[in-house]
Amino acid sequence: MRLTRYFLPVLKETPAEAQIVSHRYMLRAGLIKQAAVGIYSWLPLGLKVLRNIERIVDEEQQKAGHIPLLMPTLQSADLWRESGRYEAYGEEMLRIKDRHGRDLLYGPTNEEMITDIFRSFVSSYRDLPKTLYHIQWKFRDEMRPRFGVMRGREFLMKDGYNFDVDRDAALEAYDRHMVSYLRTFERMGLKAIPMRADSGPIGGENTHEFLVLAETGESEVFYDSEILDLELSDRMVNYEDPDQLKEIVSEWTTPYARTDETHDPALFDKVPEERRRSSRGIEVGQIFYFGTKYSEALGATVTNADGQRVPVEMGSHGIGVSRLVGAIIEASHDEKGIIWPEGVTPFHVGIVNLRQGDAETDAACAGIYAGLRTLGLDPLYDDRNERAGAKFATMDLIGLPWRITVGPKGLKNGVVELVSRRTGESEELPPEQAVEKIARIYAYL
Ligand code: 5CA
Repeated sequence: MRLTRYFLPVLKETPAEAQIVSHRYMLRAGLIKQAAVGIYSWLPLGLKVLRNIERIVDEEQQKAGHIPLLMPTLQSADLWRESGRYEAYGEEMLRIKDRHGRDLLYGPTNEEMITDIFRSFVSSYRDLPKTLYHIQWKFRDEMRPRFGVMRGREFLMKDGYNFDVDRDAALEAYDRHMVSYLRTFERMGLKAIPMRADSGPIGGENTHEFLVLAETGESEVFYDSEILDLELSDRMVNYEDPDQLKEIVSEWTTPYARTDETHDPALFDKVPEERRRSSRGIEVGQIFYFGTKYSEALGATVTNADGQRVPVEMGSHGIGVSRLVGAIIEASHDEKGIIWPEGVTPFHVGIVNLRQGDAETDAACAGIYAGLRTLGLDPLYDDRNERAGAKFATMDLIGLPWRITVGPKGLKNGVVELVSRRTGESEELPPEQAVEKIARIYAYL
């Protein structure tokens, strides 16, 4: 993409309404525009990041053997009356009437609808286990929408639902989700810690929230610093192996890590003092095991191996896809702007032409641009007639992890400059080598 042809409405001023850094940078870098309170349009650059996050979530779910489908945003109130949640959900639910006076609602989550789909088609344990998920917009009429996409009213969520014949199988699905979430967040360059939490309106006995540590997070968290050292990295995960999943889950759930809702000071005191940490965190995902809560209410039963009809065992598992855009910025920025992790960056690399209109620099930039595209990379070429300082400021603000700077001086020596946004380190190298290096960096992502 050439910047002169793109749609990147960068703001010079810091918007007064934005209280936290991610919200400020999302507005300033032209990622989103508020459409109504807690409701946002995703501008081109923001949409690219959102789609990248969505793709990672999708890929990791499919690796875990989970099956994508798509349910609508609008749901019939009748299903929710069956589960008893139509009234119970309260003011957070946006209720709508159609022209015939029928009650609809904009889905805040999908336990009822997925259970209805399940009961319509599945009746034998032989068809289990199954985990179905979708990535779809939700609406919750939050009391205090704030911090931009972090606590929106309309937001994009991945929500998945497991169906199993018994408790043990459902707990295995719980473990599988925990591991797939660890991988998902790691691929986005995030450290998200699973913490024992409270189940709220979803219900259930077993639930973990995944928290990204950040001062601006809405949750208060308490943890053993040892948990920060854990990493899956390139460990091979076999989702068919329940023992391996259990081992990984136990590794991550043994060190103390709880939100304020479940915090137990007596237990926390047993952690060596120098490892006790308390801070704030952003909840980017949550997994629940709730057994037969919805299957009993909605009559979703299967015959088990003994020929008896039993309510199917379930859990639900969510990732805040749109919230993640804000969470990643909270975790990765500096005073100049965003610093995207390579896994989610909207463009792989920025090309800055220091002397637009100069035949030689223009040609060199065009060559680098074409070279990157040939290798399947997606560069953003700043081809505006602007001062170098203004171009650097834009690149720093929008946070592309790599920048190639092309100027007449360097070209005389046959080199361009390759700069890391994160470390600020730069090196001079011939244009072809800069292209190759970028290709290598992204080869395994
Ligand atoms: N049905 C379950 C799991 S599928 C569920 O709804 N879980 S949830 O309520 O915890 O939501 C899942 C994730 O969506 C949360 O972890 C959070 O990251 C995100 N989320 C929830 N509310 C909002 C909101 N108002 N704005 C942005 N993201 C939100």
